[in-house]
Amino acid sequence: MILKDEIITRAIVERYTKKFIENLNQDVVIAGAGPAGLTTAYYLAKKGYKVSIFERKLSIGGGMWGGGMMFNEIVVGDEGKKILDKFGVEIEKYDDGYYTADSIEAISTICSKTVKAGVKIFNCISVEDVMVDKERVCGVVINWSSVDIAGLHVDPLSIRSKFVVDATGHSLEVVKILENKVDGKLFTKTGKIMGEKSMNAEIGEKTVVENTKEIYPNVYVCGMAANAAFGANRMGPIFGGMLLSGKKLADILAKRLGTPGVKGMVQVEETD
Ligand code: 48F
Repeated sequence: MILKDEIITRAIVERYTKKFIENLNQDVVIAGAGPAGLTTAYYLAKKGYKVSIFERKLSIGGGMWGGGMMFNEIVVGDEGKKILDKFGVEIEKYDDGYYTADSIEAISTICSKTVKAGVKIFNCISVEDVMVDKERVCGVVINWSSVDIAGLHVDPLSIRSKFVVDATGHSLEVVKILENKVDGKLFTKTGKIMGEKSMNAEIGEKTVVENTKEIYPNVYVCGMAANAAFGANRMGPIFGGMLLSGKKLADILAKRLGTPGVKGMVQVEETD
């Protein structure tokens, strides 16, 4: 058989275009494929919802690859361990309530299981804005990350979704863009971004789950973005909170979306 370059090119362009078109209208779009965004997507897809993630970088996995200061091991507590067990990641007990996992195994397994669950991940694409209709967000505005890096003036494209998740980590990028446009109307105490506080693993791990919630109509934050938004501590290379935040958000959004595939089931969130 003779390999034809033209067929290889056509196969890639056609298949990518098909995948992209099939994902123009989503239940949930997530910005950022770190551990929190991936876990949110995984649990939502397992429940039958249509979810995609846009990730700025070539590689997905965010800050988990590097463990702590590039010592590529991560730590989780008892509750985080249950989620790593669910993903099938090898875990070793270090002390009571402390478990370690190889960060490469952990994040590559989470990525693989998330994709296998049906989540479409589009890498090399950044979320640069949101779509708004009657003071509710209804999708994201995206562009190739390379456009931004090269400083090119190229207009973006848009993706509709019932809910948008900012899982961009410390930089809280989607909410930062939103903050500039909604004039003090975020669901924080001040109506504005509260900002991340210094490192405290004990507090940070708890608050990251508490702060996983809606920050503007139809926009949610999870993972480190949640603490950056609502003014809580960072926690360093302990990752249980990221996983628990993702799982909590999947439960919240599933409640609001109702039965997968049924139109018009978006519920009003109950306040806690
Ligand atoms: O930073 P990241 O891993 O966020 P996370 O899931 O986890 C935080 C931990 O890694 C660590 C920590 C744990 O204790 O504190 O920092 O909350 O993943 C965020 C991902 O979002 C991508 C970014 O490249 C990274 O992979 N990202 C950032 N901005 C954008 C984006 C954007 N505008 N559009 C698309 N992706």
